[in-house]
Amino acid sequence: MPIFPDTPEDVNESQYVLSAVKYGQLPESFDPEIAFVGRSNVGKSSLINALLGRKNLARTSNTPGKTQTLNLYTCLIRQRVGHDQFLHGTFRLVDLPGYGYAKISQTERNEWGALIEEYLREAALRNLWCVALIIDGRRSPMESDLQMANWLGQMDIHFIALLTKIDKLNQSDRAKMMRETQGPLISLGARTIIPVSAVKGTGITKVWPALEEAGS
Ligand SMILES: Nc1nc2c(ncn2[C@@H]2O[C@H](COP(=O)(O)OP(=O)(O)OP(=O)(O)O)[C@@H](O)[C@H]2O)c(=O)[nH]1
Ligand SMILES: [Mg+2]
Repeated sequence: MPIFPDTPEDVNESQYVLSAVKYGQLPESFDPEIAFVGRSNVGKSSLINALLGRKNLARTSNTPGKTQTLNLYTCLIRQRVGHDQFLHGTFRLVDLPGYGYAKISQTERNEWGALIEEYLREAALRNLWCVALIIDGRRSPMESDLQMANWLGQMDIHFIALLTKIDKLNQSDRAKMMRETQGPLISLGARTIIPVSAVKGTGITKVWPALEEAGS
């Protein structure tokens, strides 16, 4: 059983490894990996930073389509388990290129699609622990989100759904969003659904335990 952090504070060190435009550029993986997929601009990179307790490790942008590559990060965990006892472990985070961005050429879109698809097809080889499917919490899941959820389910890849940017919603709209999205996403195979905000930190502490559980 791999060791994952309980909170961002357990992440002792995190580092950018490389960006890949083709699957073949990825180094072999011996550590467990957690991959982040979602539409362009939903907040994947921001969420990675929030989960690692870093400000600018993963590059974020107002311009959709910023992460055009697969970006790999490596993380060291140092988790206190007793007075002066610690658990140590390493894992990787994979920031996949955002899908569903209209203003790119068909060629580019095919390349990104192929990269996402090939990465996920090699899930077992890559030691993929689970996937975090990131969905914009301000609106209902788009067709492409449901397609991705469906595909993950069919490939038997364990995943959780994270509804981002919920700081933009009031309490009653949050509850409504959860009611509307829970059914469809759970029926497609999502282990759990967590509303989060990378800006306010809402829900972040729930994400690590959910990711750990999802892969087991
Ligand atoms: N209000 C709010 N804004 C957010 C949140 N997370 C991200 N953003 C903003 O959304 C925009 C996109 O964030 P990114 O993290 O770059 O999104 P991404 O999914 O990595 O985007 P691509 O790399 O283009 O696919 C930025 O302007 C962020 O500041 C959030 O929880 N709340
Ligand atoms: Mg990004």
